[in-house]
Amino acid sequence: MFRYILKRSSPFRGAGLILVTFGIVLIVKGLYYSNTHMRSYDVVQKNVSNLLLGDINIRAQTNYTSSTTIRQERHDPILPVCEIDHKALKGREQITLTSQSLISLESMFPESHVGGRFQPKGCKPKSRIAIIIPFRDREIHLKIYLSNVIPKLRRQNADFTIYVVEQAPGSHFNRGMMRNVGFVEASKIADYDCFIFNDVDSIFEDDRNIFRCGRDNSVRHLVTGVDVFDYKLKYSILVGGIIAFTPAQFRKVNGYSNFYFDWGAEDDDIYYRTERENMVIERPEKNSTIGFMSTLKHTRDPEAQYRFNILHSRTNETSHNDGVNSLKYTVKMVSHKKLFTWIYVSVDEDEVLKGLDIRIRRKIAAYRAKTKKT
Ligand code: UDH
Ligand code: MN
Repeated sequence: MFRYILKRSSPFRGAGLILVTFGIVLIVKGLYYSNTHMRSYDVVQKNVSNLLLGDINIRAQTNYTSSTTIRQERHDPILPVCEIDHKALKGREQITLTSQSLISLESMFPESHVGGRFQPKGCKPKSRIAIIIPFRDREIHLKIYLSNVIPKLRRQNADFTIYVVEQAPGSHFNRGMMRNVGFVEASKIADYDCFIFNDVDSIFEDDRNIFRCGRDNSVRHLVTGVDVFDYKLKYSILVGGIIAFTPAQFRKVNGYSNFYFDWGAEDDDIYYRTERENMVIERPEKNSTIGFMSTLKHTRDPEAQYRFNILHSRTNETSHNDGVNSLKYTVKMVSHKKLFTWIYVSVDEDEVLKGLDIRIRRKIAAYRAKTKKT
């Protein structure tokens, strides 16, 4: 009897097996895409950050347009406003320096939503924050950043999404420009009311340092002391590390200058922009550890001397024509990952520098000829 059934059903068995295999393939594929949320699927292995290659098999979008990004949902307006539970905060903590794989980090924070959004539960956040990280070739720092910063911001009951803006090879690194790109691209994804620009190697130590923006003309620099400077600021107008702008404030100063390739001066430049627009820099309470920040070690890029030529040539007028409103870049890829949205951009450095005074361009060319480093 049994043998008879087997014999009778063998063609069906074959079909069943194919169906089961097909089902498993679909489930596995579904799990994979729910994790990374890419929209088109041509595999590109060339010119892609190790950051993604190291952990997953990266799939790239070829013809990227902003409409292919995922727009985030708004909150239910009936919910009560979120408050910070100050008793849940831990105060100043030592930074953990262990770097874990992205996959293990993802499993540490299962509550994150697509694109690296974290939302408080059961309440409506007062603010919706985009954290913008300019990035190139600092994978280990990023992993250390995520493992230290996410738990602190969760305790602050913040609604935040992390954006990693990576500059593709082929041009010198431009930190100000990556910050501008983060601002523009994140704004296409959701209506953020606070942008916090955070270097990947700059980790706030004390969770009482609330990630929020200032009001009106108050730009918030979230740092009062840096570990390597004896927990002081190197100079009083320094606004590097972590700084918060509302979209209105950032547009008013026209964001960062796009002209600072190589190391330095973009922070001083934006400080002068805020000053020219009569804005003030607000910091956490001075006589406490609240504004203390740890930095991660790395070899330092050489300081480009010509940066002062750019800095000193800036006026109200040049700044109004150089910044978010003159930004030129190409988005090569966007990946809505589990812990962050990754934006991969290329920059045509020569094209950007055409906006700069010819005398300064000659100085830059002379510097490049001398250092011959790309
Ligand atoms: N960055 C990269 N890759 C690079 C260079 C810079 O990801 O190759 C990003 C990263 O987020 C980093 C930030 O840009 O943390 C700042 O660059 P850095 O860490 O090399 O610079 P540094 O530690 O601090 O010296 C930079 C502050 C600039 C202060 C200028 C004040 N005049
Ligand atoms: Mn650094």
